[in-house]
Order: sequence, then C-alpha cells, then structure tokens
Amino acid sequence: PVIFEDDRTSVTTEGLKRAFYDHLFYTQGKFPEIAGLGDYYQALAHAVRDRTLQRWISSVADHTATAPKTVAYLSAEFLMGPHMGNNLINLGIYDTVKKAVQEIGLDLNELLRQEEEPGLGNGGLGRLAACFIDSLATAEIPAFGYGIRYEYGIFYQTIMDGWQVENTDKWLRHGNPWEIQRAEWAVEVKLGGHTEQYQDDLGRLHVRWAPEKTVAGVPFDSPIVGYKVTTTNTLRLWRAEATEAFDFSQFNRGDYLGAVDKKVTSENLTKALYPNDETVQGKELRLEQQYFFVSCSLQDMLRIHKARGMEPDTFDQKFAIQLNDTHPAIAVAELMRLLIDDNMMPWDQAWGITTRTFSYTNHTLLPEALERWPLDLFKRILPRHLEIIYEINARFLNDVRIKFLGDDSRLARLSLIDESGERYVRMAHLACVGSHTINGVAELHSELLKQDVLKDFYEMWPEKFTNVTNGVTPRRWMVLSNPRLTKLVSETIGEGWITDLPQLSKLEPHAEDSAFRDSWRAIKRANKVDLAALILRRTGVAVSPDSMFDVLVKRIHEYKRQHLAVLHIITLYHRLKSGRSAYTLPRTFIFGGKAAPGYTMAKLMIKLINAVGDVVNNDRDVHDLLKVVFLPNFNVTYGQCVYPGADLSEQISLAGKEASGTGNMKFAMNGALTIGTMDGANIEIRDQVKAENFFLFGHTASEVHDIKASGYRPRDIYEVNAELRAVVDLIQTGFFSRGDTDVFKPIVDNLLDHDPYLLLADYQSYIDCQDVVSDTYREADTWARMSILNSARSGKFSSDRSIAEYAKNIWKVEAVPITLKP
Ligand code: 26Q
Repeated sequence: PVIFEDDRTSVTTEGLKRAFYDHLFYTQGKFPEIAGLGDYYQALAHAVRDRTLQRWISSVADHTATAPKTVAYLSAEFLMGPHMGNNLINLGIYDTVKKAVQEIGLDLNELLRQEEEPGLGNGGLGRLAACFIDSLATAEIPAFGYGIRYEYGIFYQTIMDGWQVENTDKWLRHGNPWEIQRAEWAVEVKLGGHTEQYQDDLGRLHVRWAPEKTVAGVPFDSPIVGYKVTTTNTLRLWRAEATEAFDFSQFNRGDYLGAVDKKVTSENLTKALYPNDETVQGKELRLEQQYFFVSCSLQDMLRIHKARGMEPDTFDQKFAIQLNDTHPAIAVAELMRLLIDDNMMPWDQAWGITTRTFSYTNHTLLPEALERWPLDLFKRILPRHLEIIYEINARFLNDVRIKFLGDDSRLARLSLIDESGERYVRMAHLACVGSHTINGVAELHSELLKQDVLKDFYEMWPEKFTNVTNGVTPRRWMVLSNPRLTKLVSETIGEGWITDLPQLSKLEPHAEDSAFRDSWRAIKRANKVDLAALILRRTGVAVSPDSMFDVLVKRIHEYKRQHLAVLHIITLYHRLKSGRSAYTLPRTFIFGGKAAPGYTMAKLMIKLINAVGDVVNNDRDVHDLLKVVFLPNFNVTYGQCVYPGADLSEQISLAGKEASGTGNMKFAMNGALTIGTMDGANIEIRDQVKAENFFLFGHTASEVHDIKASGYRPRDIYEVNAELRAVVDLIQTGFFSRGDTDVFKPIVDNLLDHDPYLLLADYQSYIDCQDVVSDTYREADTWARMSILNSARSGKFSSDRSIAEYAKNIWKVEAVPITLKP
C-alpha cells in the first residue's frame, strides 16, 4: 500500500520522471542541458534511494518497537556490486524506471554502467556476505551487515604486456548516493596502551584499559531491500576518524599540524582493503582494522539493545552474531571485555552470554590462510584482550585436561596460543571456543574440517559442528543479470522461482520440448553476443558467439589451477599445429580474476595465460578455432555479463582445496555445464544435476591424500606422457615467450619437481574429459537439454536456502513482517 505519494515516493512513470528532474536540479545542481551521464546516474540513484526510505524507516521503527531477535553478520568484506539495478529489481520498479528513463531520452543500461561498484571484498567470502544480506532481507529476518567502509576497495586491475598492474579503486570519487552517514551514532575505539587494576566502592577488583590512542568509528548505512517485501535491513559500514578530544589536546599544545597529522593516521585505519585472500601476513594495520570494526559493531549492538529497554544479561536472546571466517573473531574477547569491564558482569555469566551469541563459519582448508597474530604485536595493540584470551585459554585447557587426561600434546594443539616456536594467537581457536556452532560451507569442506583442520575441536565438541552449503542470490545472479532467461522462465513456470528457487525444477519437462530448447539456445546466443561485445571493448579481441564460451573466472591461485586450463589450451594448439584441425571444436577461452599483488606465482600465471593467448590468437594455422582472452578487472559488474554468456564453467581446483566455490553455482543457474573436480560444492552440484549432466575429472580428495602420502613424483608423469611432455616443453623452451626460457621457469620447475596441486596427476583425466565436452557440444540439441537440466536442478544453490538453514538451526530467528508506516 502506498501510504502517501509525492515526488519522493511515487512509482508511476510520471512520478519517477518528476523525481529524476527534481534531483537533477536540487541534488546535482544542474540544468538538464548541461548535465552529463554521471549527473543523470546520480539523479536516478537518489530518486531510487528515496523509494527505499519508507520501507527502511518502517523496518527500523518496527524492529525498535518489538525488539525481535536480530542477526548481526560480521564480515571484513561485503562485495556488494552495483546497488542500483538490484534495488530496482527488489523494489519491483525496474520496468517502470526503464520506461521513465526512456521517456526522458536516456538508456537505463547506460545509466547503470555509470555506477562505480563498491568492491569492498576480495572474492567468494565477501560476495557471499552480500548474497546473504539480500536473502536475509527477502526472508524478512531482522539483520544487520556490519563491516568496514574502505575508502579503497579491491584494486583496479589492468594488463600491461600481459602482466597484471594494480591501480587504486577510488570508488567514492563521485560520492555514494546509497549511504547515509549517521554521525550521531559514532563510537570510540581504544588501541594500545596498558591495563591497570582498580577497586570499586564495594572493594571489588576491576580492570581499566588505559589506551595509547583512541579512534572514532562513524557508521555509514545503506538500505538492503528485500525482494518485493517491506523489510529493508541495514548494511552498516564503519569509517575511522580522529576523535575530537584527541585533536583538541594536540591543538592546545600548539601543535596544529601535529594534530592534523594524527588525524590522518587515524583515518588510515579504514583506507584500504587488504587485497590478499587465502594467505595472511601478520600486519599491524590489518589487526587494527579487524578490531576496529568489531568493537564499533558490538558497541552499536549494545547501544541498540539498551535503547530497546533491555539489560546486557539478555543480549544473547536478542542478537545472533555470525563470524564470517576468523577476520572478526576478536569479537569473542571484545564482547567479554564490554560485559566484564564496562558492564561489570561476572566472568561466568559473560562467558555464557558470549558463547550463546556467536557462531563461526570457516571458509578455508589451506593452512596458510589460518590467521595467527604474533603475540607481541597482539599485546601491543590489544593488551586487555590478551589478558582475556589467557583467561579463556586457562579455563578451556582445564576442560580439555579433564576430558582427555594425560594428553599433553593435545593441550598444545588446542591452545589458543601457538607456542611451538615464535608465539602466536590462533584466531580460529578463539572463534571455535567462543562459538556455539561452527560450520563449513559445503558438505566435503565440513567433513574435512572435522577430520583435519579442526579435528581436535571436533573431538572436544562434536555437537558444535555442522554444515551449511553456500548459495547465491537469484535476484542478482539471474533476474538482474539474465533478463532474457528470466523472461522465458517466468513465462514458462510463473515467477515463484525467484524466491523459491527449487521451483526451477518445473522446467525439467520442457527440456524435451524442441521449441523450448530453441528459445533457450537463442537466449544463450544473445547473451554471448553481449559478452563478446564486452570482450572486444576491454581486450580488443574479436571472439565469435558461435564458438563455445569456455570460462574460468575467479581469484588467481595455484590451488584453483588456472594453469591446468592453460595446459589444455596448449594441448589443443599443439594438436592443431600437427595438422589435426578437422577435429577441433571452435572454442573461446575466457579468463578473468585478480592475483594478490604480492603473490608472484599467481601473477606469473596471468602472464602465462596472456602469453599463450598472444601466440594462439595470432597464429593463422589456428584459423580462429581457438581464442584466448583475459578479461581485465573481473568484478561483480563483469560477472553479471559473464555468467549468463558462458557455455562451459571451469571448476578445476584440486580436490580438497576449494571450500565451496560460489561462481560454480552462478554458472549452473544460468545454464552453463560444468567441467569440474570432486571439490567443494561441485560435488553437490553434480548430485543435483546428475552425473550424466556434469563433466567430472580428476582425483578425489582421499586419492589426493594417498598420492601425496606415497611420495608424488610429477616428473615421472611428464616422462611417460608424450602429449603432456610436448606441451610443457613448449613453455619450457620459450615458445610463448619469444625464446625467453627464464620467464616461466618458476612455473615449469614447480610443476616438474613439486606440483603441490597435482596438475600433472590430473592432466590426462582433464584432457580426456575436455574431449568429451567437445564431442557433446557438437550435439547442439543434447547440449541444450543438459543446459536446461543444469538450470532446472540448481534450486538448492539459492542463498535463500542457506539463510533458512542458518536461521532455523543456528541463529534461531524468525521472519518479522513489516507494516509500512505513514
Ligand atoms: C586474512 C588476513 C589478512 C588479510 C587477508 C585475509 C583474507 C581475506 C579474504 C583471507 C581470506 C579471504 C577470503 C577468502 C575467501 O574468499 N574464501 C572463499 O570463500 C567462499 C565463500 O565461502 C568459498 O566459496 C570459497 O571456496 C573460498 O575460497
């Protein structure tokens, strides 16, 4: 119901046009004649934000009045992607706005392209947080996303001479129309210094933290609109600023520039996102970032809790806090500190509340990705938290001692402090001890956590462990990004699938309908034309939509094995050069993804992809049968064009290494077939779509374990496999590097002598499987059937299902329908 309608709420074409012109004039300060595309975007964005506000304020009012149990999703990353298109979809005004904009003489797609995407995340983990808050709002669950408002998100990637070059991502350059600064709810965060004991009036001992410095945390709120519901939750991102008091004292000492300098130092805290995933360095600023946003968020929750008229002793009944990996795990010690030191609560009561409040999601099996902080660094920044962690640890190890008497090595393995060499605080251990539930993100991953990475914790508390398989939001990853498919699907089975993805199964019978298959293929073709245009614009390479689009987009990592795909490309190229072109299916290999700036091997992998592309794309013998492109700066925006245009989804990580993967799900929904290993959620995708509609290759996780245990010798495989040898030799002898035999030596040597990710062990299986892929693709009708079935059977992979599981099994929260307030 529209409670009142004016320039800022009307969703009629006329009303939207009025609002647009209004903002162009009063917000952008321009006459239409001199306004540019950027102004038009801003005007429209403000008009759309206005239309979220009624729902947003109504949601906040209802939540304040009824104090329902609320989810706080704590994440150092929220890889939101552009807001505008998603808000149009979720508000249900996409078509009307498109029409309004058209009548003004503008093109909505062109306006959408103006938005600088908020790239406040590295990859899967950050994007998962974004999908989850969409599903939370759509499920009408009261929730906050809490994170960091980085001034610079993930770096902007360009490719120069085949190498990755990083540039800063100034996403706030033109302002952010989606956020509202809430200066009135700023909080103070302490850092450094020391602790001291004191007695209160009753003679009880307490601890006071005398910090070396304090910074202010200022919240910036963005509306998270649920799909066609009133519920609009808040994404609250914190920005660090200098505290007034701090400034002032410096100023009074007459050191004005010194004060300004300190101000700058404080603001550095939220300047930039660390661009590495899956490897960690113990950097002081990173620890400060983590503590900063955690402290801001917990203080904020306690403020809200008290404002709703409740005492801290009921905190766990009103908040369920999810730790998105260990990045916010310091929250366990911080909540203890807030309850004990600031709210004078006894330890045991505080610990009960804490462990009933937190749950922890692990996202990785790689040992190098487990966060640990050098003890001295930790103590310097968070002296009080170290004391609290020591106390948590003493009590925890006592419980371990009682459960496993005499098992001293187990105590050392479980301790929150790693004392095997230089001493560290183990953040995963803190998260496990402080949480009531621990989950992995796909079935295999959750099993491997219990058997391997967190084995000792599983033996201590088997009941804490569970699985919640990841999912992605169909609003962004189908409705918004694939309007053609959305139209066909909705015309065929209605619109229920958009919030109940398993309904896609109603498409199954249509796989046997040749007219439906034709429509399906026509849509894929049109999406490929769009993707080809993007590729041409960004790489200068013309690719044919009639070739198979074989896509590998994700962060660049050795364990993800982009270089295995390169070995396949070179294999095909080598076959072509030896005169077997008649058997070659035209393929376009599309790569995208960023390498961590300090990850030399990953950067070399990008160079290798581009080097092979340069040779293959320009060799006339290839007759355009093979094209290799590297789409620079792969991000959410490009993803929205890439997934719908893909024929083949490459999910080729070494089994047991990819926790889940979520790109794999986006591809399947959009009708790409997967070639993949038994890793992460690939296994569950294959279970759903059925083995005959999935191209499986490679060793299983347990085979990988055995191969490594029995002394893997990759060079032996190279020696006996002639085709593989020819391929590796082409790289080794400088064929792709103008005779330079040095540049790719680190890759070749690594493969032949170490090959920790078993590329050579999986090579033949991969090549054979790719040959089957090519044969299948030639059968256009068979492929179309399989494509339809992949999409029709992808219903499990909606983040709505993931969120329903978290809500019921972990958070114990329920939907709270919101009534729109006048
Ligand atoms: C930690 C400390 C210091 C600096 C950086 C980091 C850091 C940052 C990001 C460590 C890890 C990440 C990101 C990890 C990530 O994206 N993992 C992916 O999570 C997805 C969602 O669950 C899974 O689908 C992927 O399998 C997993 O790789």
